[in-house]
Amino acid sequence: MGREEDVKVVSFWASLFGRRVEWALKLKGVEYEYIEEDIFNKSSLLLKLNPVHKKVPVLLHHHKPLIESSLILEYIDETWIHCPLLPPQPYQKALARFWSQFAEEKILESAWIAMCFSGDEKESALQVGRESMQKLEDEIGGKKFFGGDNIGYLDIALGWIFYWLPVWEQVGSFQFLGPLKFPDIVAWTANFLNHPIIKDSLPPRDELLFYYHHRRSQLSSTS
Ligand SMILES: N[C@@H](CCC(=O)N[C@@H](CS)C(=O)NCC(=O)O)C(=O)O
Repeated sequence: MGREEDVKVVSFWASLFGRRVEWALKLKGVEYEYIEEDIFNKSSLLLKLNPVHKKVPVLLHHHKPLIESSLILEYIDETWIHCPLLPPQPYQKALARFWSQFAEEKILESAWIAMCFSGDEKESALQVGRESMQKLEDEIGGKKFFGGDNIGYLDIALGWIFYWLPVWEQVGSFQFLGPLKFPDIVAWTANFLNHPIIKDSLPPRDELLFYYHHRRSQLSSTS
């Protein structure tokens, strides 16, 4: 897949949403130019490309911008149809989208609250996060990936769980995951991390730790 496709990704090195887009492009072998954005001092490029939310990632395909990582994943899958990410059957497709949205609303949000805050807010986030993780554990049910033998849309959407979540757990001194409680999810995280394309496309863990420690103290001093 050559450069004639003119694909650019505007993102921020620590963004788990941005990595989704990069993983999908890499898994499909689509070459792209990466443009790093400073989300704390937003460029005129970002403001022009995403005036609605002013967030990364943005995918630029032939100069046309697209935002929202889950929609970008679908666009990538429909544009470069080899190595499909979403299952072909409408029902399975709908389920993949459902679980992706569920994990975003219930686990990602709870993990962020558990990392940044304390007291009752943290405790109820921990409860929601753990209950929701159990639902994912039931859903994967011993498969190598949520997509079966290969990484698919849902794996990419949930990919932050194997790398960002342990960092957030360390920064916020909490635990969602655990090999005894969620053995299938923990096995999945290892499969994901061992995938050659994924493991070569991750931010350095120590920098991620440093970054989220900093974010946590910034947020707690403003709340
Ligand atoms: N729902 C969006 C979330 C994107 C998002 O939150 N991006 C963060 C970086 S991880 C951002 O750009 N933050 C800048 C801001 O909130 O001003 C997606 O899936 O693409």
